[in-house]
Amino acid sequence: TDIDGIGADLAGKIETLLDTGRLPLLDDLQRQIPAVVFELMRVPGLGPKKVKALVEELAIDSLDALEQACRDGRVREVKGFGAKTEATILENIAFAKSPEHSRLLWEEADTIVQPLLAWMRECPAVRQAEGAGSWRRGRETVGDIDIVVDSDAPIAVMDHLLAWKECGDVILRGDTKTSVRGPRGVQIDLRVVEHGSFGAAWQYFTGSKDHNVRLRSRARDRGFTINEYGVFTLVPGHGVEAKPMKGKAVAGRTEKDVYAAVGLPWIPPEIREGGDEIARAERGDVPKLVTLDDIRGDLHMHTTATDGEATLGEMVRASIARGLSYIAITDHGQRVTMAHGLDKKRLLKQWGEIDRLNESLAEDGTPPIVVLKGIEVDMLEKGGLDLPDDVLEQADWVVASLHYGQNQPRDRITRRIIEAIENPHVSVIGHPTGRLINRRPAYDVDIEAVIENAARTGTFLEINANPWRLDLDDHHAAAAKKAGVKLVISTDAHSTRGLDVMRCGVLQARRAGLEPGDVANTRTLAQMKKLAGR
Ligand code: DGT
Ligand code: CA
Ligand code: CA
Ligand code: ZN
Repeated sequence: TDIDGIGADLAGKIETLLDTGRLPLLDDLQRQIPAVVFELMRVPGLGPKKVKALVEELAIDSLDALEQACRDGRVREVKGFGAKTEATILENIAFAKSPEHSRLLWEEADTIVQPLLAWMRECPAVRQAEGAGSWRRGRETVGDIDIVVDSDAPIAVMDHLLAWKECGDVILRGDTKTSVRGPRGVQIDLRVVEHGSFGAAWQYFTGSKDHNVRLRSRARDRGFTINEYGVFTLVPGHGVEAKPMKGKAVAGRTEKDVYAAVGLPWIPPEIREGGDEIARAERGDVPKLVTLDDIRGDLHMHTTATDGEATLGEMVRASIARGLSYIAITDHGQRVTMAHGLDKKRLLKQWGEIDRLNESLAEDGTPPIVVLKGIEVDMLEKGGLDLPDDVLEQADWVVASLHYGQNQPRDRITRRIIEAIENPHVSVIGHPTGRLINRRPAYDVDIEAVIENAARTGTFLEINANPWRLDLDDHHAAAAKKAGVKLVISTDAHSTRGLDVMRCGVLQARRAGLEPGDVANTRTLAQMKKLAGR
């Protein structure tokens, strides 16, 4: 009970849970609520109220039953639903069911990959163990996990994987290759290769497939063949039917050697997607991608004033601990009633606290961090923002986001966002497409028009680092860069731990080919403010 936010009641529950492993209150609630409720709540747009109505009125007992009820036109008859809602539910069920949307988020995969690699590196037979595949390329989602090990003793290495405490069923076992089920049922593919092939194998299993195909065809043009064991000279075969034979190995120990053998500099994994990366590398134009170390500020976060879990002071201390030199506190505006959004009075009170905090931080000379007075305003369904200009003009930083009316038609959504872009007080558009990976598609928006108008007005666009969001995505962020728009990578943290997702946003930025100069929050505060025109 000494911990902030834990009272006698919660402490009692924790004690019961620790003593008995169960919580009677939870058991009670679970008995009262049918399991199907949770299944239905996974459908985007279906909250507890709507699900309750569906279960009670239509006796829906499965996702399939709900799908059928939509097709039969029964859902529209329920009070509070209509034909439009019914059609949206049907679309969203299809979205929730698609295998495309059942892959692990990158961050979920990462929490498996890190301990897995640490475990493999404990094996005495392992010279080097590295992650490959989509995880290494930093994709938004990961289908299966690929790891590559350098060792002369493949059997011992594969046995070591099977001895991992998280290791489940064995799917396949060969001489140098093993596939098993790991946590959350994810497949883990292990490849063991000899020292001289490690770089080639790591490159090959990192992919992407498209990138490898292009690299192989480039190798052929230069008289080489390239595979997971190395780069080899091609020995022309004899006769019309004969295939070229593999000759001498020219590279394989490191990735750098592999690329060098085909006349290329090393290419960062995040851009190995089979786009123009090989052509660019050939011209010596490999981007110096932004890194987590380049990030100086975090310009989107919440506190207990709205729906955050940590207080202003806690967020500031946690930001200092993470080495940030400036942050913006951006709680929700009043439209977000669910999160107890701030009206003018409460916002000005928070800004007063921030002023006092900055003063106390500066008391002993240079402050460790500067806290900007920010707000995340909502773009209203009817247009406009949820706080007036005379308030916003006093802010240091304004994020404008669209949380409501996401089903509006394309032209209305686009108009709402452009209107926010045109407001001179708005610094950045937050999570510009509104998608939630695996859970909810983006709202229908003309993103080209958004980018164009952001470029025209000097408004920033966000790459939201939350692993469920990650929008703008890599393609859109690259388009924004091309149009001259600066991006801001922000955590949108709702807790102190939420600040740690910055690396996910940086990965997305890297996939977009962004360099430090393309990202506003790599600047010092003074430079960033200048860039923002504030
Ligand atoms: P995922 O697992 O669906 O998230 O995506 P990846 O990229 O991890 O794909 P995965 O696990 O099937 O294969 C890992 C890498 O191995 C892939 O990125 C490239 C390489 N690879 C796999 N199959 C082939 C292939 O048929 N040809 C070539 N060139 N490379 C392949
Ligand atoms: Ca994979
Ligand atoms: Ca794989
Ligand atoms: Zn937010």
